[in-house]
Amino acid sequence: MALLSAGASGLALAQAAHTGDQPLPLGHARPSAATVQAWKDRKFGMFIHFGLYSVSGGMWNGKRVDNGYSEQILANGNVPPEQYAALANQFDPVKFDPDAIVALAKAAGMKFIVLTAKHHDGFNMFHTAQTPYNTVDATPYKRDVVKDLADACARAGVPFGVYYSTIDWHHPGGNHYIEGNSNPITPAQADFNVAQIKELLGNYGPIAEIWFDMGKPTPVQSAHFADAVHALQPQTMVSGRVWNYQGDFTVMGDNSEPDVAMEEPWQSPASMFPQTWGYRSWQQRDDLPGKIHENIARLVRVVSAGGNYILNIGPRGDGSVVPYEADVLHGVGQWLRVNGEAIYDTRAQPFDALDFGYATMGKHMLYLFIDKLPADGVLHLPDIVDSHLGSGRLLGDTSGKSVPVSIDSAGATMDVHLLALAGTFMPVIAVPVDGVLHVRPHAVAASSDGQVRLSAQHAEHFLNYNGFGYEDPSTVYKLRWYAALGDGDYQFTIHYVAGDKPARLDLLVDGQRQTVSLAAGAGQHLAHAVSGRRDSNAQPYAMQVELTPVEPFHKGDRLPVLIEAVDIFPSGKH
Ligand code: H79
Repeated sequence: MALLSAGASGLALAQAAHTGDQPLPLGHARPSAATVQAWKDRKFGMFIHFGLYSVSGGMWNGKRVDNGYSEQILANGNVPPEQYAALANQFDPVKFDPDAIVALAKAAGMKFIVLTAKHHDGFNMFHTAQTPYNTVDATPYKRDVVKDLADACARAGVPFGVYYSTIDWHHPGGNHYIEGNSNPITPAQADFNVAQIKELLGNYGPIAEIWFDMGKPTPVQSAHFADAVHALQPQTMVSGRVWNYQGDFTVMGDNSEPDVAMEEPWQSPASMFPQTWGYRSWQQRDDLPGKIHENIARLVRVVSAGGNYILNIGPRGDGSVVPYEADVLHGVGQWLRVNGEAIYDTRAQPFDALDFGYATMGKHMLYLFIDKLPADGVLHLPDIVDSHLGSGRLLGDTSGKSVPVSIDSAGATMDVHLLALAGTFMPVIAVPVDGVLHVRPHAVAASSDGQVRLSAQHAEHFLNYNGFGYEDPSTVYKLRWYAALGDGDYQFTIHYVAGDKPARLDLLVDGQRQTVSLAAGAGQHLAHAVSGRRDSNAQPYAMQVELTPVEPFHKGDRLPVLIEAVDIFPSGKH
């Protein structure tokens, strides 16, 4: 039986009940470190949901279908399949202008584009040989939409990707809507999918990413899909929604952001309105400035957490872009023209949280995004130590004004009230960093007898996402704490809830790894003690304690028991 992993308030960490689900190792041909880094550095891209559903625009028989995303109107509206398929006769998007869409993405500051090649409805926006149910063979338009956009992207030097749902409501033999879109994939359908993957990866030039989505393939099927991609294009980044930990990047839930630190490359997919991705003719589209600000804020939050933000447009059935959506993109682009250096090619903020907003790290620059200016106009950067910061200046301000940063034992502060912040949404202050920026971790203090209790609920949790389908909860692969302890030898007592079988995990103290064997005990609260040594050369500001699966780590491996706490006692010489 799979055992419970550590719990933390606000996090859904229940362990999946399925068995025999050890993650499979990843295939050998994978994107290089340089490809992954380039993918991460792009930060902001365009998602396009375009298909037969764009023609219906969220209406069926003159009625609004409002019980789900409009790109899934076939299922939500109980539309007879042959009536839905007949939309192909009306699909003639003469206003679809690939070069203009690429130009719009560029104006928005977007660095890549991903188009729906096939959504759950099974209609293909490319000339597939697997079925005539595609834009070339089944519509008056007769064009390969994927090819037209891929070519436009290639002309403009914009990385291009495809969205591909492994679900197919049109597939012969039937693969109907299943609650939560958690469709098992039949062997015949998996073969069909692999044949289409080969077409998409073989016929459209370099594919920067393939956005598998939904369905509930088996671990072997997921590995098969990812391997089919990499066999043709090892540098294509496979989305985590190929499931079973086979992706090259993790995908958060629709319109979701992570609430824990991420080590994997990851992406947050967002739609203009949470109710739909495909065009919805009756969508209320008001408060344009608010929508622009919402998307700048989401971009900043995602990038400051180290992620990649992909924002969707849903063109109309005639191929035209909804003017409101174009306006939103232009608004974000305007902000990025001033502040882009704080977004592209940056790293996640080194702080747990900032009370005034967010931060990113550039090469020799710390960028501060002011979401809520404190009343006294003073920004606090807690826990910065031993660092050299220059004067901060407001991006886009040509006056040459700058303000100094002062550092004391509580961290850094900067009085910014003299900068011209008024009237700007999410202004950014750039602070030069001379050398390395050191941020002291939040350490648990020792009690008067020199002991430290590290409780699981106060640990930093690291999670596996994109396991066995969309509904599969994330699992814990690592807990991390810091303890305010000096050099010396210590005893570490691990308190855990034992499972049916003995378990092994690794304890790391300031990076020194040792494997710990934990006894079985069917639900009992047990403890196990080992020794370890503080190494302040490796971790100058506090002892770092981590629990992880044993090496070698496979993506998706989890902590095998529920950890309750680690107690640390001084032992030996101090
Ligand atoms: O292509 C778009 C969706 O059609 C597809 N993923 C994005 C990129 C998708 N298919 N199924 N799902 C997503 C399942 C998602 C279900 C939920 Fe929700 C999203 C549950 C909660 C948020 C939609 C909104 C359904 C309920 C509320």
